[in-house]
Amino acid sequence: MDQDPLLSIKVKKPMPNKFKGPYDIYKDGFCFLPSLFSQSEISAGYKGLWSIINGKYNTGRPPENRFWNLGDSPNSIIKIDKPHICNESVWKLVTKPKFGEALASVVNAKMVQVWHSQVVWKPKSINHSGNAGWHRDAQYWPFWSADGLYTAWIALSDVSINSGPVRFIAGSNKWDSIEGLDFFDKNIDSQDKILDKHYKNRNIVCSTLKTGQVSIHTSLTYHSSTENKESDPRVGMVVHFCTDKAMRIPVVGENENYLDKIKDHSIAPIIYGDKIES
Ligand SMILES: O=C(O)CCC(=O)C(=O)O
Repeated sequence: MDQDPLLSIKVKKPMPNKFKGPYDIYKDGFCFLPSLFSQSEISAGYKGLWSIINGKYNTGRPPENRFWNLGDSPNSIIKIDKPHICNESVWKLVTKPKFGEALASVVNAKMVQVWHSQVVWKPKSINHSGNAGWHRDAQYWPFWSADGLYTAWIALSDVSINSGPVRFIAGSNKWDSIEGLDFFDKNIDSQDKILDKHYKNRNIVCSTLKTGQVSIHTSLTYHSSTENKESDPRVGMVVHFCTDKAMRIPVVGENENYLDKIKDHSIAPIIYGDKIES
């Protein structure tokens, strides 16, 4: 490994992209990878997420935030933040070296760090309960540059066209930001009207995946998902990662110190390369 004195990062050389497919992370804003996990890793991860949902944390650490609690509607989206710190199997899943290498290869990175994660567990929906509105991840991360920030979505269940797959708008990673769009807004029809005003012709690609497959999108790619019409839950382990190209942006207010957490590698593991905190 070489040492980059400017960044204080001990870096590996970037690898060529080994995962060329129909969609390109830079041109389209997203791409898909084949399964990188064994059946037993997937099944352990699935069980681990289910324990977390039920309030059991075998690492002894609670999640950063729960947007669903026991007793809430069984048809609502279950979103819990940083599940990877709560359960050993989930931790193993997101820190698997082969996964880190694949992410580095796709985004041409010398270093990959998991700085945040979520489980988005979507049971069979009632009406619009399973809708996650159009958004780009960067709109929630004022403390990060747009460059060097990505999300990997690991399918822990088969994701069919009827189970509410994540949908990406191809090329939207090049768009200016659009006001009025939000993950938590379930009224996707009204959001579509907002999008119509800006970009009438949209190429929407549904991320139908087999268990273990992974999608990756940039922090600027607009995406959403709609209801799960199937009886089995649609389960995504959402891994937000930064690379050596990411830059911290100073902010004031409640998020001022939020990113200090990435110095603690038991919260924000480095899964490719090796970063030395200066
Ligand atoms: O899983 C979903 O439906 C939405 C996930 C999402 O917003 C993301 O991966 O950034």
